[in-house]
Amino acid sequence: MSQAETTTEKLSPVEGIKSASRYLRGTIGEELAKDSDHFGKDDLQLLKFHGTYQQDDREARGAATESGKSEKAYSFMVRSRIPAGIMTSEQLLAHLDLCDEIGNTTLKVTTRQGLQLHGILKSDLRACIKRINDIQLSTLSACGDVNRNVMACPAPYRDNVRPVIQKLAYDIAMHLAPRTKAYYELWLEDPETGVKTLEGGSDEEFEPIYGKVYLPRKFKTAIALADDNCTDVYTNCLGYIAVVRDGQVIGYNVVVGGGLGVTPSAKKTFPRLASRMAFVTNEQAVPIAEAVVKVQRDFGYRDDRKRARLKYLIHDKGIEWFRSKVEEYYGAKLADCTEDDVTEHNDHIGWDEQGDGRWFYGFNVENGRLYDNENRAWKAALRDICTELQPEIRLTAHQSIIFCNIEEKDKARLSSLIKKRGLPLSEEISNVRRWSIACVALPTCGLSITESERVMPQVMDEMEKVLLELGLDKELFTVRMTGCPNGCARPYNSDIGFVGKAKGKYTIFVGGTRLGTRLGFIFKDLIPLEELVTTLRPLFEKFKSDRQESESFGDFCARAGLEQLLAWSTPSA
Ligand code: SRM
Ligand code: SF4
Repeated sequence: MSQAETTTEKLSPVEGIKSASRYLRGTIGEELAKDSDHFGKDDLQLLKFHGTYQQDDREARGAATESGKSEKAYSFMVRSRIPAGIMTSEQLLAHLDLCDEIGNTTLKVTTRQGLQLHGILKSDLRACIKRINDIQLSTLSACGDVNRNVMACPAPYRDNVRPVIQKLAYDIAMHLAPRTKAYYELWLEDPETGVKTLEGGSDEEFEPIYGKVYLPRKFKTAIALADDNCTDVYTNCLGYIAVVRDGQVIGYNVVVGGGLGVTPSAKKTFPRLASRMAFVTNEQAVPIAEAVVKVQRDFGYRDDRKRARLKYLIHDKGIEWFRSKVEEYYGAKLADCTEDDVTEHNDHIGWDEQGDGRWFYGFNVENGRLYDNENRAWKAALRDICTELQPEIRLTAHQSIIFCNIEEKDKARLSSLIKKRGLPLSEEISNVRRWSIACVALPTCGLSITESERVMPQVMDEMEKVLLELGLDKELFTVRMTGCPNGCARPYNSDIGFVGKAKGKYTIFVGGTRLGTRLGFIFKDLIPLEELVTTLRPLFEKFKSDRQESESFGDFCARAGLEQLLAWSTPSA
């Protein structure tokens, strides 16, 4: 029995809901049978473990009240869990069908290599989740207080490295997946006939890793390579950096305790990059994931959800204490990390050879949002490509898509299918736009304070102009925007971060790095959307004139420091 099941400390209300839920059932089944358009408060917490969030279109709130039907226009976000972002053309086509048939006609590629549907009505929820399972994907543990989608570099190089780390992502995802049968009962059994479409777990109800209260909070895992940190490994609760010798993965340097969410008014919360813990062999990689999860399960804070992420436990107790606990749970001492650390970040955009005579193409999807309108038809292009060329699909942590296994003879055809739908080829996109991402925010995200993905294209238009004018358009740096401080597009370790703080206003962070190994700092706060680029312009000008050779924008800002940056940005009298 875990500490959380026996403790007498005051627990946060969500702990009580999980504990009484009978392994994530709550009253979800009863509520699904009702004719209402939404669920009650307690079930909302449990639904997350099943991969769905109840939301309401915040722009439709007024209209819904006027119609007198319900206070809010309720619908559901459904997130598919896709380890290492690896999927088939068929699976992507099925998601496009779902968003057109029962969603809001758009699909989002997420910052953790997942896919999100929005606007699913409660009456369609069971069918939606069942259809995702029918194509051999799952929504179980895409959200909730469990290990979420495991990220890994998705590049389809046919070497002895990428397939190994991608398989590890899958193995960890499977090993840490909840075992409860609730998921199968609720979403995959036919409610009319009681016929099970898929048997899940053993007959005995048991969560060997999580116990009945699961983890104190969400838990995130990613795998990277030293020469390719495209998964931003240091922002995860648990990260693996592959150690490669003579072209073979001999093990991993494990890092723990990263996380970005912050509540600016609560000093006890902060973004944190993971600490390097120990080296593990290939055989130890999965058991160590289990040990890390169990230490967080038993020692993570359950009284205050704001401090319940693993990063706070490690911050408070120290990495040595944490490592010794992991060793205790694992049952043996671990070796120290090797010197290997991340040195590059490849976004895998554009054409590259796989190493088996075929090619892959990284297709830059602006902020991960797939939609069709009269000018740009992302969904139509994907339908054409997936139907005609049937490439294997991979999703990147920068909200984009890789088409794999393209024969030399099909390269031109792929490009023409993209152009035909009014979309830019990746090689036609400016560097600054290519290296930018933005979170969902309005209108679906219940936590958003400002716009994000809907305004980022205009911010990029402006930034492109300024950078071109200054001759800085070839520079490589990351710009990330979020509609609130939760950090879903990882704005705190990018070169530039725009974080929604008040209506129409953002905090500007600078000084992070494209490599993801340094947190930025606040340059200016409460800057209106229309002034974001003009506020940064003096820094770009100084960067041009005063930078050291091959210094990046983030490094330049970090070297200059806040005081100097502020002095440069204030016009002299
Ligand atoms: Fe996130 C909550 C969207 C990646 C930190 N995130 C949310 C919710 C579910 C809002 C809510 O709780 O009601 C958002 C759903 C909005 C919507 O309408 O779809 C949401 N997060 C997203 C996605 C879709 C952003 C995107 O545009 O791609 C990403 C989904 C990834 C996936 O497929 O699993 C997403 N979220 C992240 C990341 C980045 C990452 O993990 O690499 C972070 C920062 C890293 C971290 O976890 O610390 C992140 N999301 C949060 C937090 C802050 C957690 C914290 O420790 O304080 C919240 C709020 C919360 O958990 O209370 C949150
Ligand atoms: Fe919503 Fe905030 Fe996450 Fe953006 S950062 S998706 S606004 S929770």
